[in-house]
Amino acid sequence: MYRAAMLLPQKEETMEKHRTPMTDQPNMNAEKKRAESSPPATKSEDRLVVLEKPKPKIKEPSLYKVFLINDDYTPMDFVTDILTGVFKKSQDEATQLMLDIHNKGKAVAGIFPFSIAETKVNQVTEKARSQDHPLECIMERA
Ligand code: TYC
Repeated sequence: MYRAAMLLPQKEETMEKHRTPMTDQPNMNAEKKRAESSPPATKSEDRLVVLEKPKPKIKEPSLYKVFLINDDYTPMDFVTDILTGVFKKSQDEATQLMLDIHNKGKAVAGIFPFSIAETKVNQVTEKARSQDHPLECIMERA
């Protein structure tokens, strides 16, 4: 949205037209001081509204951590397959991460913008439930 930045006199000559010549005035010095210290009186038609182009406001997308949670029943191989397939980890990374989750209770599988994180959570949950595994996948604001 554009916003009004300031009001300016429209044209010098417009102002001059309405001014009595200085030489005709009885007290030139007093008039000169007044003119210097205060802005010239302007009618609304004599003002120009300058619209400043707004800076484009670029908002970084909020990021979400996607966690896998340990449980006692989901097979280790199923979890490593999830980590390679859904989270694009290498076989070695997937094995290490699965063991971290197994040992510590949970770990971050990836950090993504909201809709990608949401899609990954849904993919993991659907794959796990389709094979009757209780694997939990959750997301939280990074
Ligand atoms: N604890 C599981 C087992 O011993 C393996 C496992 C790892 C399960 C990570 C879930 O997110 C998980 N079979």
